[in-house]
Order: sequence, then structure tokens, then C-alpha cells
Amino acid sequence: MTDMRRKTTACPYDCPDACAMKGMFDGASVTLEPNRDLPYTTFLCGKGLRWASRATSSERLTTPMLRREGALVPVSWDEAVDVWAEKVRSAVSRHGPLSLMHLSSAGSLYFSKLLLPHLFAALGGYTTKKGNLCSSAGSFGLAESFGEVPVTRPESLSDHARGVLFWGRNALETHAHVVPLLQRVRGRGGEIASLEIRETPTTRFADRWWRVNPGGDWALAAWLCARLLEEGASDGWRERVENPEEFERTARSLDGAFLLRTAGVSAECASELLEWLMRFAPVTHYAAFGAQRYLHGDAQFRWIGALAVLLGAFSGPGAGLAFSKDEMALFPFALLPKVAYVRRLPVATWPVELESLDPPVEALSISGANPVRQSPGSDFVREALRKIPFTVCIDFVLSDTAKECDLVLPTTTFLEEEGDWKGSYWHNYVVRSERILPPRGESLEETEIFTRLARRLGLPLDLTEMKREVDRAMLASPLLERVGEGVFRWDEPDYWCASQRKAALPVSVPEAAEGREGALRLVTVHRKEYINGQSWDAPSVEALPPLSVHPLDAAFFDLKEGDEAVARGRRRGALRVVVREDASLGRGYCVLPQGTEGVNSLTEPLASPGFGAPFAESWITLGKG
Ligand SMILES: Nc1nc2c(c(=O)[nH]1)N[C@H]1C(S)=C(S)[C@@H](COP(=O)(O)OP(=O)(O)OC[C@H]3O[C@@H](n4cnc5c(=O)[nH]c(N)nc54)[C@H](O)[C@@H]3O)O[C@H]1N2
Ligand SMILES: Nc1nc2c(c(=O)[nH]1)N[C@H]1C(S)=C(S)[C@@H](COP(=O)(O)OP(=O)(O)OC[C@H]3O[C@@H](n4cnc5c(=O)[nH]c(N)nc54)[C@H](O)[C@@H]3O)O[C@H]1N2
Ligand SMILES: [Mo]
Repeated sequence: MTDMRRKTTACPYDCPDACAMKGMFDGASVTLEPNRDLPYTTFLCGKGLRWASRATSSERLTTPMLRREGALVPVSWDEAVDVWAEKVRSAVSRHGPLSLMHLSSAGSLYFSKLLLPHLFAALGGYTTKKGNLCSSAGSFGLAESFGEVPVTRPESLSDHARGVLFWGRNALETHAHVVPLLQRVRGRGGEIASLEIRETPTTRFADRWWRVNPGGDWALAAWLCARLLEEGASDGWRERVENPEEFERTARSLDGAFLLRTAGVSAECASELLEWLMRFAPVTHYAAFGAQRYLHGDAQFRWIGALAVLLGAFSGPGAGLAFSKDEMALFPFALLPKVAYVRRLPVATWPVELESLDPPVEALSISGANPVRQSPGSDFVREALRKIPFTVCIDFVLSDTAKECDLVLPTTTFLEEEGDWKGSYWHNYVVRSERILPPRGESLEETEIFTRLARRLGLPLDLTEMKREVDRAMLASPLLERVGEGVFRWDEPDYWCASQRKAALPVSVPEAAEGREGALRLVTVHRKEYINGQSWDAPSVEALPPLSVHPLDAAFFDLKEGDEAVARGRRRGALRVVVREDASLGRGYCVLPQGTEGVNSLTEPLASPGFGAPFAESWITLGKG
């Protein structure tokens, strides 16, 4: 029977905006519209609206598939779960539970995904990742400086800031629902500025922008700190800092010319920025994920954080540093899985560490992740998947990763699920989902898939019931105020105004990074049309990825605008690209959009402090295509 009532739900994407949606199914197709009960959901973007066509797309997986003689063939759920359970049982009996590995990532940020490791808790342990592909390095630097990753409420910016400085954050493409807040800052006579390595829709929107070298932000921030210490930082900053003398000594001892060279910013531009910061105080510093994808990603944010403190981050609302926060902060703690033994491998380097592991990884399950596309060094990931005796991928489409696995299990999308919750790493609302259409084909909710496996293993575990418990706990939460259909507000404290912690400011600087003669640093960026690796149904994705490069660097490789070329990684990997000359870039680096097949064959599997993935520590050469 078709239920024509509009249901409420939330976009599952790993996007700060975490939009509330209303949806309807007429028996054939889904329509989605913004649920404005969440005040930041002023519209739905193109990539969010595409969930409507995804729901009924012919690309959806509809049955389990098992690899037989090299090919994936449809099998029943009973057979799929039997095979999986047998592999799990034999791995655990021969090598113990650490021989089971589970990987999840950013496919869907719904609360229920956190329940899946209950299976491994019941088995006594598992192997999983340490850090994430997204924010680990920056979050680590911020937590070291501020004791936690500071929460900056959107209202602090929209109601109090007079300036917003984007340290690379490409908000117009990756965080579009913040734009009305920026307009409010402008409406008060404030300005928006951006520090970038290239021209973007955000630099074009901004009132001014300055170019920095990739990875050079820390040096610019340190130069500004030194100037402020000489010319007068905000009153009272010392009272909020644990180590003011040591920090001041460090900042004052740095060679200004070296800092500006590292930042790639002239003294005039840096002084202009300093004047701007004073003129538009209080300024909210808005840091990018892109700016911390370096081996010193933590240091980038330690120094930006120090600058924010000297400019009065603690002395009133609107002067803090905004980055990210835990979108799962309200998940009922008591229902989190508690696993006795966990072996953690760095998210970006596990494929190259597999060989030496004892116990070995015998069975890998992957949910909400596409490491063959999205992890650095994707050729190493593919090889690792081929070496692990048994691999399972749960997805709703046949991803690059699913294509490599032994068993592929079809799951529902959030549109077919009910009573799940979605938070945001930007705003302080959570949304409860309702089912909009019946499950496609034989697809099952992930909690049900894991419950079936548990049952086959003889474990008394019901994740579907646990999901209901999470739902009941959320509905009863005293922290939540219902503000509209399916939308709940949390009066989340703003770190800069509410915390009494003292900051530990940086007392060292990153080692000088060497360039590589004859090679270009590869920086990969997110784009408007799709999120992460989910580009399969995005319109206007070019046949060949566009590689932006300074015209003189293109000429160095004997290439020009429009040429087809082959980009080669330092160690391995090759990708056909089309050259886009872009004079807004500096020399020595190039830019590719992330999220299409093969881009990460060019990136290096490395781990930064905090176990982030320093994608931008990758170097390529170009040849004629
Ligand atoms: N070169 C380069 N690589 C990057 C980046 C970069 O800037 N440059 N950015 C990195 C960043 S910031 C991130 S966050 C990562 C993201 O990396 P991933 O999390 O791997 O990326 P996605 O492509 O969003 O999602 C993975 C898969 O989840 C599936 N999925 C969606 N919903 C569900 C669900 O409910 N259940 C299940 N089981 N599957 C689901 C999708 O179909 C998709 O195949 O990529 C990183 N990779
Ligand atoms: N449409 C869309 N929205 C998204 C996503 C998506 O894929 N598409 N992904 C979501 C996810 S998972 C994430 S993590 C966020 C990412 O959100 P952002 O951080 O805004 O996106 P990025 O493209 O990773 O990086 C932003 C900018 O940083 C610049 N940059 C690179 N290195 C440096 C540097 O060293 N210094 C400075 N100042 N700038 C630098 C790049 O040129 C790029 O324009 O967006 C989320 N929202
Ligand atoms: Mo991310």
C-alpha cells in the first residue's frame, strides 16, 4: 500500500550541513524537499536531491552476490550468511577474533552505523582502523591545543562575528548552507575573506582573498602571532593559556623571512591580512579539511588556533576557530559497543602493513566505505583486498570496493529505513528518520544483516532491537527540544564561551618540507556536484579528470590547456587527465578533483600525527597522453 503522507528524514551524507528533508513516494518515484523546521535547511542541493532517483535506480544492488570462479553471481540471503558465518567461525577458531577486520567510513552518518561492532564485541574482539580519512590530523592538533575539538555554534558566527576568515574552507562548494550566515555577517558591515591555494567559488564570493602555499598556513599564522605579540595581542590571552611564556619565546624566535617564504605570502599581503583581522574583529577562523591533509596537518591547526587565541578567541563570541565536531555526540553512550580486544591499524597505511600482522587478517567486512576509491594508494588497497582470504562489502551500489570483494551484500538506503537519527558536525540539530519507500529488491538494513550473521553464529544479539532502544533513548533525551516535524534542537555549549579550559599553544614548528625537483605536489579537492566517491550518478563529471596547473608548470612538461596527459605517481599509479591551465595557482603544485576512479592511485599511503591521511604529500609527473 502506498502511503502518500510526507515523511521526515535527513540527508545521510558526510556533509556539515546535514539537511532535514521531507519525502514522498507515489508508488513509482520519490520526491524530496527541504524540511525548513531545521532552520539551516533553506534548500536542498543537487547531490542531496539525487537521493530521490537513487532510491529507485537500476544501479541499486538487489540481491547478495558471491564470487564464484572469479565472477560475482546472485545467491540467496541464506547462502550468503552461511558462507560469511563459516568464514568468520573458521578465522576465529584458527587465529582468534583479531583476525576479523571491519572497516567503516563516511558513506552514511546515521547513528545506527555505530551499532554494527556489537557483533565483534560478542566475538571478543576485532581489527579496525585508527583515525579517519577526513579530519584526524586537524582534530588531533586542535585537541592537543584546546583539550578537545572546539565546538563553535553557527549562531556565534552569524550573530557576533564581523569577519569570517576561511583557511582554505571551500564553503560555497562543500558547505553551501552556511552562506546565509555569511550574508548576515556582511549585513552588519562585516567581511568574508579566504586564504587559498587557488581561486574557487569561495574566493570569488569572498570580499578578498590571499594565496598561500599548500601546507603554508601554519607559517603565516606564526608570522601573524609574532607581529601581534609585538604590537599588542588581545587583552587577557595569557590567562587562558597554560604556557604563555614558552609560546611567546617560540613565536618571537622564528625567522620572519623564513615564515613568509614558507607561507608563500609577501610581507605586504601578510600585513594587509593583519590589518583586516584587526579591522573586522571579532573574526571567526574557519579551517578546511583540505588544509590539514599534510604530514604536519596538526601543526597547521595548532598555529591557526594560537592566532585565534591572540586575537581574542576566549574574550567574547564570534572570535573562535570553527572546524568540525562529533556529529554522534548525542548517541546514547550506554548503547555503544564495548569490545574487549581491538587492534587498530592506521586508516591510510593498513594495506601496506597487512603482511607483517600476527594474527593475520582472515576476513574483512566493509560497510559505508569505498577504500578502493577513497583511500590514498588505492592500488595497495586493491592488492590488500585480493590477498585477504575473505572480503565482504555492504553497499547499495556496486562500488569500486564491492567489485573486489568475495561477497557483496545489498543494503537499504536511509529512505527505506525508520527511527534512525542523524546529527551534524556543524549545527546543533538532530533529525529522526521515517521510512519513505519499501526496501528495494532483497536489500536489508545493516542492523538486520549483522543480526542474521550473529544468529547464524549462535550469538544472542539483536541489533535491530538495539536500534529501537537508541530511538527510544533519543526521544526521551532531556537534552533535546522538539522544534518541528522530526527535528530536534540541542542547546550545545559553544567551546569558546562555555569552556574553562586553558589552551596549550605550540612551542615547535614543522620541519621544512622539501620540494621535489621535476615533480608537482598533487592536491585533491572536493567538489560541488557529488560527495566523496559517490560520483556515479553526478551530472557533468568530465570523461577525463581535469588537472589544474600553473601555465608555466604545464609548459615545463611541454603541455598546454586542453591537452590530454598522463599523470604518474612517484612510486606507482597512472591516470589520464586533461590539462587546465590556471594562473591562480602558485608554482610547483597541481589540483585534481577527488572522488572519481583512479585519482587515489596517485596518492601516497602515509599516516600523519593523529592518524590522518596526508593526501597532499603526493608528487606526480606529467607526460603527453
Ligand atoms: N584523494 C582524495 N581522497 C579522499 C579525499 C580527498 O580530499 N582527496 N577526501 C577524504 C575524505 S574527507 C573522506 S570523508 C573520505 C570518504 O571516503 P568514503 O567514506 O569511502 O566515501 P563515500 O564515497 O562517501 O562512501 C563510501 C560508500 O558508502 C556507500 N554508502 C552510502 N550509504 C550507505 C549505507 O547506509 N550503508 C552502507 N553499507 N554503505 C553506504 C556509498 O555508496 C559508497 O560506496 O574520502 C577521502 N578520500
Ligand atoms: N559538495 C560536496 N560537499 C562536501 C563534500 C564533497 O565531496 N562534495 N565532502 C564533505 C566532506 S567528507 C568534507 S571532509 C568536507 C571538505 O570540505 P573542505 O575542506 O571545504 O574541502 P576540500 O576541497 O577538502 O578543501 C578545501 C580547500 O582547501 C584548499 N587547500 C588545500 N590545501 C590547502 C592549504 O594547505 N591551505 C589552504 N589555505 N587551503 C588549502 C583547496 O584548494 C580546497 O579548495 O566537505 C564536505 N562537503
Ligand atoms: Mo571528509
